[in-house]
Amino acid sequence: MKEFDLHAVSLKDPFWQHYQKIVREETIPYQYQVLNDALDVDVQAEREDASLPAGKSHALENFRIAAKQKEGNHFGWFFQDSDVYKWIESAAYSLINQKDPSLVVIVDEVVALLGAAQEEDGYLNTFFQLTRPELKYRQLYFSHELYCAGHLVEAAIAYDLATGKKELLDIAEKNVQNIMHYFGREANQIQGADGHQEIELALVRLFEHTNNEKYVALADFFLAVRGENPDFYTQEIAENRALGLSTEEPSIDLTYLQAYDQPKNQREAKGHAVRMLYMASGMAKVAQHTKDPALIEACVAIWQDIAYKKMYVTGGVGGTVHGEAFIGAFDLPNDTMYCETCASIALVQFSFEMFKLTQQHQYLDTLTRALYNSVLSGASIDGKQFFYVNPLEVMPDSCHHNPGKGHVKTQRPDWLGCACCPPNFARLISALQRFVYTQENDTLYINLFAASRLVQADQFVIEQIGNFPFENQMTIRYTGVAQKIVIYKPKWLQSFQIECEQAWQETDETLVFAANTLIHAKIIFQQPIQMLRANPLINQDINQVAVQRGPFVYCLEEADNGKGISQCRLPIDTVAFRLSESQKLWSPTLVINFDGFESQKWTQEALYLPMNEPYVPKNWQLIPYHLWGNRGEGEMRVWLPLALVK
Ligand code: FUB
Ligand code: ZN
Repeated sequence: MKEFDLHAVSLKDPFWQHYQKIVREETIPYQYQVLNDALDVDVQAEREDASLPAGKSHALENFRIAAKQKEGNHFGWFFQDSDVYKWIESAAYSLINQKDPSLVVIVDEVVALLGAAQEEDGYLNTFFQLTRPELKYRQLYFSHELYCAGHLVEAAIAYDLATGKKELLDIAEKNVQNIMHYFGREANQIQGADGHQEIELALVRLFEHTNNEKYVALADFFLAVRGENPDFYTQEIAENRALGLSTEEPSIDLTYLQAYDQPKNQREAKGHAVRMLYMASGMAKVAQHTKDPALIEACVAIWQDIAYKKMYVTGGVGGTVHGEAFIGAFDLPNDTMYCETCASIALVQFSFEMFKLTQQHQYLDTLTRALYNSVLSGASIDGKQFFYVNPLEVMPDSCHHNPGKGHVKTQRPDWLGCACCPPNFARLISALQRFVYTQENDTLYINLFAASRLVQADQFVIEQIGNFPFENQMTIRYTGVAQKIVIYKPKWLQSFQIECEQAWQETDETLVFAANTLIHAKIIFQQPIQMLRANPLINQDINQVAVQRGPFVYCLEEADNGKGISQCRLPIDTVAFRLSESQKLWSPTLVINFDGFESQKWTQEALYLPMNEPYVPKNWQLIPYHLWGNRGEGEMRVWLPLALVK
C-alpha cells in the first residue's frame, strides 16, 4: 500500500491545522533554543533520580565539541544526538507545510555542524566520540548508536523531501555505509543488533526514498540477527573486559531488549515499550517488501497482544516505570503506569504500518485512539511543555509523596533531561497528513476524516471538506481516473447517512464508493457520547466507566470540579450527558456535563465505616483528556466510579 508524498496532501482541517501551526510557530523555534541552551528553562529529569541528567540539554554543544569547534565534555544521555535529528525532521516536515527561508538557514547550519562532527569513515555519535571512542559499536546492549543513526536517516529523508538539499542525506548514507562495513554476516563483522531498535524502520524508509535495495536487506539483517544468539550481549561485555576496554559487568535483560528470541518468533509485547513498538514498526515495514509470512504472523500477534490486552483506553502503552515496559495482560494501573508519549507515537506508527501491510481497518481504530488522546496529551496547548508519562489518574499529593510515583509528573515540564518525547511529538504532528490517504492498486483509501486536499497531477484530486470532529458531516469530492474509494468508519461514529448520486456500499467498517471518475458525497454521522466499560479482567477499572465522544476520551479535572474528584459517582442507568461548546483551554472545546453524585464528605474520625454511602447530587464537567494539565496542578481521572444506588 502506497503513502503519498507529503507535498501532495494539504491539511485544511481546523483542529490539525491549529496543532501544525503551534508546532511550526512555537514548538520548533522553542526546541531549537532549548537544544542550544539559549533559554532559561526548567529541564527536569524524567523521574526522581539524582543521577539522571537534568538542568540543560547540551545536545548541539555536544556536536560542536565533537566537531572541535568548542572545548568541553559530552553532557546528557548517550542518545542525546537523536534530539537534534528529530528536531531537524520536524523542521523539515514543517517546511513542506509552509515555506520559511529563515528556518532553512538554521537547519543548514545544524547540518553543516553534523558534517563537521562526522568522522572520515562515516561514524557519528558524539557520546562515543567524546567519551569512549574505544567502545564504538562494542556496547550494543546500551549504546543507541544505531538508534541515533536511524533518527539521522529519518531526518535526512525529511530534509531532502522538504528542500531537495542532499547534504544531510549524504551524511546519513555515509553513516549507514559505516554501519554496513561493521555489521553483517561476514566472519569479521558484528552479528548483533542495537539494544534500542529504530534503525530497522529507518532503513526501510531509506530504501523507499532511494530505491537502493541494500537498505531493506540491512533492515532485514538487523531483525534476523536480534535474539539469534541470545548470548550476544554477554559475549560482547566479556570480550570488552578481556581486552581491557571496560570493567563493566552489567546483567542483560533480554526481555527488556526483545532479544530473547528472533523477532519473527515473538508473539507478545514484552519489555521496553518504545523499543518493542519501534521494532514492530520495522518488522511491519520490512514485511511490506519481503512478504515474509513468519514476520507477518509475528506482527499480527504482537499487535493483537497490545490492542486487546495491554493498551489503555487513551491509547497509552507501557504499564510500569520499571524498564519503561509492558507488563502482563489486562494489568493496567491508572496512576503508576508509564504511557510514555513516544510509546503512543510508536503505536500510531506500528498501527499505520499494519494497515498498509494488511488493509484491515482495526489498525486505524487504534491509530486514532492513540493519536487523539495519549499522543496529544504529550504537549501543552502552547506547544512548549511536555509530558513524558501520560497518567490516567492523578492525585497530586500522592504523586509528590509516594516514591512509586516519582515518574508521574502533575504538570508538563519545560523540557526533560531525557528529551525523546518532545521532538518526537513535533515530528509526528508536522507530518500528520501522511496518515490521511493511502492507495493500493486502483483503490484509494481515506483513513482519517480530516479536511484536506490530495492532488496527483494528471491522475486525480480528492478533497475532504468539513470540521471533524466538531461537525457531524464530511463532504468528499473526487475527480480523476476511475478508482474505488474506501473510507474508514471509526467505531465511535454511528448512524451514517450518505447523500451521493454515484454507487456506494456500507460495511461494518467502511464506506465503499464504486470506481468512478467523479464522486461527490456528503457523509452525515452521529458522534454519540459513549460510556465504555473495560474488560472485566482489568482489575483496575472494575465498576468504573470511561466517557468518549468521537475520537476523544474525556476526563474530570479539579479545575472544573473542585478537589475530591474521586468522590464522583456516575449513575449509569439515568445519566444524561450534555455536550456544549466552551472557550476554555482551546477554542472551541466540546465539554460534557452530567448530573451525578458526590460521595458525601466524611464527617467522622474513621477510615472505614459500615456500608451506606450517602450521596449528594452534583453536576460534573468532563474535558477531552488531551487537554488535561493546562491549568496548573490538580486532580485528574479518566475512569469514573459508578454510583451503587439508582
Ligand atoms: O532510550 C531512548 C529513549 O529514551 C527511549 O525510547 C525512551 O523510552 C527513553 O528511555
Ligand atoms: Zn519519549
